Amino acid sequence: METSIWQEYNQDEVITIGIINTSNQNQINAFVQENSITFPILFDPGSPGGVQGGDTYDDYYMPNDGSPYPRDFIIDQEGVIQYANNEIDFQWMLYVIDELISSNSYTLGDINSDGFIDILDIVLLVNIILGILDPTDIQENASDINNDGVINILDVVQIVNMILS
Ligand SMILES: [Ca+2]
Ligand SMILES: [Ca+2]
Repeated sequence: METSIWQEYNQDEVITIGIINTSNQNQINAFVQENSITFPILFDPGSPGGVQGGDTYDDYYMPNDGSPYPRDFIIDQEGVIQYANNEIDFQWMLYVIDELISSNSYTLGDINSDGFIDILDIVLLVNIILGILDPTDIQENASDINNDGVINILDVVQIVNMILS
């Protein structure tokens, strides 16, 4: 988790958080030191103190036959859980993360993400400006073509210029 995900992906806006269900700070420190962990470790409230239970643990309980730990979750840019596993499977986790990162990429002007900048993108852009369309993050990013932080008529002018040039 530390090297494969946290150190590898923190440049790409992937945040790694550990949730540990003990209130014993010495135990947390020992765990952090033993595993050379640099990502944040949060305490799960509601844990009775030993290494068991906790509010978050209970909320996201997954029945299984083996060890109750760890629980690995990957949450996407919209806050939706895309991965949940009670076995460590880095290969699978990395696959999911790569998919999520690439789906978040956009090209300025290609608002419908079809690989072309054309009249369809202008239609979407106008609908966004008129408030008819509530844009996704990707659409929003692709729409601010002159990169001034607002989506307005100037971006329409710019996209028309892109198409004509
Ligand atoms: Ca397009
Ligand atoms: Ca703009």
